[in-house]
Amino acid sequence: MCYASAAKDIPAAADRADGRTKIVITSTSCGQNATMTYLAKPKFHHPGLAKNLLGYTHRDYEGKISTLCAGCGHDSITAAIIEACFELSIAPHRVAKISGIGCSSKTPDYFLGNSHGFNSVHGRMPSVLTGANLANRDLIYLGVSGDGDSASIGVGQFVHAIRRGVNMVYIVENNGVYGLTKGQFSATADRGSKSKKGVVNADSAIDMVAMALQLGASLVARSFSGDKNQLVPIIKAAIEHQGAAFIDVISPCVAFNNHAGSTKSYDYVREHNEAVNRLDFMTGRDPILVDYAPGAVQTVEQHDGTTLVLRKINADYDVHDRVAAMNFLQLHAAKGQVVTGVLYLDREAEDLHKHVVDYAPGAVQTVEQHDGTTLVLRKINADYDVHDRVAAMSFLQQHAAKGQVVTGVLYLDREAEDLHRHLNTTETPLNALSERELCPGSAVLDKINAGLR
Ligand SMILES: Cc1ncc(C[n+]2csc(CCOP(=O)(O)OP(=O)(O)O)c2C)c(N)n1
Ligand code: SF4
Ligand SMILES: [Mg+2]
Repeated sequence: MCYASAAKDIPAAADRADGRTKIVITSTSCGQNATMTYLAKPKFHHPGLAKNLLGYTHRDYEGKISTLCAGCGHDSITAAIIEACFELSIAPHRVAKISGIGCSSKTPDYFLGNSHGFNSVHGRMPSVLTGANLANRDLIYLGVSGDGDSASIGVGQFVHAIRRGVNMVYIVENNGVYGLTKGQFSATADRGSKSKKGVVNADSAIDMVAMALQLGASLVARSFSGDKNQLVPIIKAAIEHQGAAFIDVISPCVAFNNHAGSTKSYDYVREHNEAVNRLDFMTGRDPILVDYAPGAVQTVEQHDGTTLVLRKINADYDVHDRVAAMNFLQLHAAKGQVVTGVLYLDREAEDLHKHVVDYAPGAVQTVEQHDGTTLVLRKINADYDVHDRVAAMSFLQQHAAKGQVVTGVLYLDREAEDLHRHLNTTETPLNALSERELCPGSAVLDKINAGLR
């Protein structure tokens, strides 16, 4: 069956006068010619749109108008990628988007319209990305794939790109089905989950996060397309990470896998989401250091260009006078100064813990306060350690057994090395090398060959 045939009734016009619709003749993966369309976004910008450090608006990170089904989780991931790149002020020409085949693999057309892009063959995104990365390490590589693309036909490619530590962000838009070819179970569909027509999946699921951990990915995360607050910082962290960053995003397919009995539906994931951490991501910058005397005022220029006026408290300041401290604060705030130093200290202070019996992580404790009201405390579980790979794997298994979807950054290796380091490749992108450097002659080749014997 030709899955692109649905578009064949669209009139074969060229670009429309308003520039919005383009119609191109293309060949589908099943070998037939079909008519495909895409909608270009109107180019006008609202003057009030927020700008990032490069002066770009969100519009500069968008692509063409999506032709996916309304409500498809993949569109939310597209929006999260746009947001992450906007917030990180990435120059679009520094990004290379590479995908395979599937609804998910179509999405790079819908974001970063000014970036490099390569829509490869089904399941082959990882090797095309690896090759591009080896040729030019100076770009940010964004691999976008589906669960069919990466866990079925491309599973071998996925495995090797991860184990080689290719410096990339590898996103799997995981809906548990082959959306583009009308909803067959994919290899990530959970055993016992049901298809839209009620067929029960009898096969074991591949957990790509567990595989990525086992294969040595140096940043591993899972998220949900419907949780932008979690997904955007994860994508930002993955972009800034040096090494193989893998993100599995549960992304419901509204056309074929969003019914009762599916474990990849919006309702199921919302009900079973077990977030390991809530995060924000901040780009590392050089610390701003000041050294100024008590009583002095110091103006500091911040990374975003704004200034901060600091006023250090006087050497004879009385830290035990609460009223004086409040006056001092108001006085200097009125002058636009931020007062620094210990402003107040009560040596007789009692804290809440004095009234609280010790209680264990994960427990609930009711506390009576000074004014007679009660406060119910819930102590969080012992901190999740994102640097423990083995613990991450067992955590995943434990929660999977309870039917819970664990989300958040599951593993991060701060010492990660990437493929270039392993292969000791040149720092220079190949397109910047001279012909002589690229083809040093047969004597050098003979030497290399001799070294391999
Ligand atoms: C070599 C090859 N085999 C099979 C196909 C048919 N095909 C196209 S997309 C697809 C599966 C896509 O599933 P997934 O990667 O999960 O993407 P989704 O559409 O669900 O986002 C298949 C089997 C193909 N295009 N090429
Ligand atoms: S078929 Fe499914 S995966 Fe494809 S666009 Fe529609 S909802 Fe999304
Ligand atoms: Mg899929």
